[in-house]
Amino acid sequence: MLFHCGNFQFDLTRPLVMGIVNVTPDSFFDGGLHLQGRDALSHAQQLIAEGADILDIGGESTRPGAQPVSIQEELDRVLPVIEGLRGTPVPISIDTFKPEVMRAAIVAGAQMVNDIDALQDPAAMDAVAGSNVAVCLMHKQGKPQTMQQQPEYQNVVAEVSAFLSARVAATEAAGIHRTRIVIDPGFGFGKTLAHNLALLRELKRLTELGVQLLAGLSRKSMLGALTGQDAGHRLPASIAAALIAVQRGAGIVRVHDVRATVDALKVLTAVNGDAA
Ligand code: 9MG
Repeated sequence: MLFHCGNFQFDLTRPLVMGIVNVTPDSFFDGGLHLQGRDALSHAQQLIAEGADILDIGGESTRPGAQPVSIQEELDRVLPVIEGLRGTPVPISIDTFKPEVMRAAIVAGAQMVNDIDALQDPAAMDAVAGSNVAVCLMHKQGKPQTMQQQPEYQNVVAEVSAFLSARVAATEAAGIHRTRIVIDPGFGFGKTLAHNLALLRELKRLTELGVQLLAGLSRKSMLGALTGQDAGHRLPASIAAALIAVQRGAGIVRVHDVRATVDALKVLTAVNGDAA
């Protein structure tokens, strides 16, 4: 299946690794470490050298309980990094739900929008539809500030799938071709451990929607709940989760640890042939 990401095209004969670049003081794993624009830029370049296929640049933390930032603050954080990466050999994704930030990031060179609100804001839909960039439509229940307080579903897999199916339809109706669309169940976004495990177990069902599938499990608290490890010690669990996600249909994994994930996926791809 082809994936069009701005000027880039991927045939997805092997899984892609999206490296996370947080330009935020309060991200749950590398919070503070990459806050300064220059540090974020060199971190991004390091992730490219480690084999990242896409970089996801974010200026506002969406971790449970995170505090919102203004449009201007978010722009001040991400634009210098995106501009500094202009001309790099991998596409840049902007991790934002704000239409103003999407537009400015696309002008600055972003080739993909990673929207945890799945383009439900009509202005966000317009920002993407008026460009050639790819979009990741993510599911979440509630808002980052309160989403982990009491997540509830009758059937989490069916409900997430129905939501994503409706968002794919709305996105296609806005003129965005399905080769530009990625879906994501949003692990940890308004989900208990049992919900996250059910989604990972049955991830394959989301491939029935016929678009690319992204999984973001890296260092997340569900892995802490399973292993008892804090975020700094969740690399083995993150690798296991990425491999499981790819074996169950994810074409893209969003990760902090690019080199380790790339190596692990090389082994999987070699065993599976081109059908990982
Ligand atoms: C921004 N962000 C944090 N976690 C994420 C995930 O799992 N998927 C996507 N698309 N974005 C995420």
